[in-house]
Amino acid sequence: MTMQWWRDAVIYQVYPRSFADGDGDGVGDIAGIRARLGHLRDLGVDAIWMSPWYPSPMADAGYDVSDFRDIDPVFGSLSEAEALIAEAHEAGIRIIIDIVPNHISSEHPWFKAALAGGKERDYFWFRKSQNMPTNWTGEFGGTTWTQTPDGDWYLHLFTPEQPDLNWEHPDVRAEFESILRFWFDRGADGIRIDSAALLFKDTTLPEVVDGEPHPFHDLDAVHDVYRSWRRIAEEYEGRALIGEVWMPDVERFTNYLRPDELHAAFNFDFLGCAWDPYLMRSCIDRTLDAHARVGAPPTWVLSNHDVTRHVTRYGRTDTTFSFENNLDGTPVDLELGTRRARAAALLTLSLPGSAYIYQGEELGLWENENIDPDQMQDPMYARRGHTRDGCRVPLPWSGDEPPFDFTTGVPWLPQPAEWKDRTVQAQTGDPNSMLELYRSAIGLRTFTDTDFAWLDRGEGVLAWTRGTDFACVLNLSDAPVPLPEHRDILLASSSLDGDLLPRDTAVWLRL
Ligand code: TEU
Repeated sequence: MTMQWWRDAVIYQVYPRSFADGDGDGVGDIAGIRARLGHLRDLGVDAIWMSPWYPSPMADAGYDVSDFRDIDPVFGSLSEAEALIAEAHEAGIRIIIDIVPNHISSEHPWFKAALAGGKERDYFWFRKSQNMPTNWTGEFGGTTWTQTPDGDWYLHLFTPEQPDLNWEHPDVRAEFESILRFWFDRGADGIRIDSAALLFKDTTLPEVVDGEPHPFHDLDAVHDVYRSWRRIAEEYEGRALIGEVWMPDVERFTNYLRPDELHAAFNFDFLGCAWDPYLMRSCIDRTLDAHARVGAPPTWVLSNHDVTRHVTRYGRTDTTFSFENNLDGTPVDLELGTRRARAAALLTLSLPGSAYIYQGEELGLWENENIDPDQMQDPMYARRGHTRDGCRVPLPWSGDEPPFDFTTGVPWLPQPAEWKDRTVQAQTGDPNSMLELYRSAIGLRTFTDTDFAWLDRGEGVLAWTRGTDFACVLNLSDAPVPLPEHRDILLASSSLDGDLLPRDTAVWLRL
């Protein structure tokens, strides 16, 4: 792999709370990850992205950071993190860490000093005002302002425990540049930038008005920050900046990927895309065109820790399609969802660019939509009636019942008993399992540098070639279709019917 390893990498998202627990407290940790690194090596991934592991009061599962230069005791210690980085590197796996620049924890020393009236007050958005300074709605619903005992208001686009930083202030910029260096010096191969399109706010604090420039989303000033981060990354070798850029407008999205800004950004198009040949094809075309224009690698994401797992999304049998989960008993056909998720794996792993795997997707896990409201942890639930907990449930490793060797204690969120067939142990060596499909597909992914071209295989079929001798064919129509002639089948997501490709099935072919 070249030094620009991120251009075609398979990147696995580790959600530390739920990967593996080494100390029996029911919450995953670095010891657990180190003990299970073999799973990631066997899967064949190029890199792992660690969701936040820093000291945090966990008001938003660690996306409320109180110290960017240490590790929360629930996950371990800084020296364990360094040991993990070294062990991953020995196993040929790169490490991407998660940086959250839009806000910090209300328990961060800066915010405490700000509340006490120190100069740090200018690092945040405090306003004196009789009423709430604006009527903005936060990313989790509800207001973005909280009043302090002295009567001033402070801004938080997420929970009140996540005060927004004032990126106009040079100390804020300097602090994050130093944090980047801190982790690059410790061997981090990349940075995932949380909520990368937020950061700056219109200092006049106007209301949100349709058709007017948005007061806190995608302000131009943010690009200057990423240009300076890019210069820092380039002082080191092979370090990638990867943005979490939620942006419906493709032009604005690709601005983040200009040659002197971020190396890559998550493409979330598939998260909101129904299982439909026309929608999926236009999502692929749009992505490939946009990235080609700016020379950045496309990325493909089917799931992450914020959205309903795609086995469940693809298994919903009603007509609505959303990445938010339904707690109202919308019917889900898990067999259908699993079949489609298998086909989707062959799709994303054979398109140009890099593919992201959210932990558990390689096991075919579905959303746990049966978590008791008393057990829910996501702060979004109270504000919007939607919870992200169902996709954050601890992984099943082995055994016949929960906790499936995730922990020796009680998992922080409940695992479905039906996951006994989806443990790593149950799937290993079973040629029909999701896990072996992912292992085979990642192992066969040798065509990554080759050209992409659409292949016409008729209505409802998505097919493409990579170079001269590889093709992927995905049948999204409602009837079987003939396979191309003169080819070898490398991999199929479901069993084939002679020379026919059944519906909701994908194949990889050697031409
Ligand atoms: O998410 C950014 C974000 O914009 C979310 O509001 C997203 O739209 C929502 O979760 C979709 O359901 C990032 C993190 O990925 C998320 O886990 C954090 O809660 C959030 O930032 C705040 O740091």
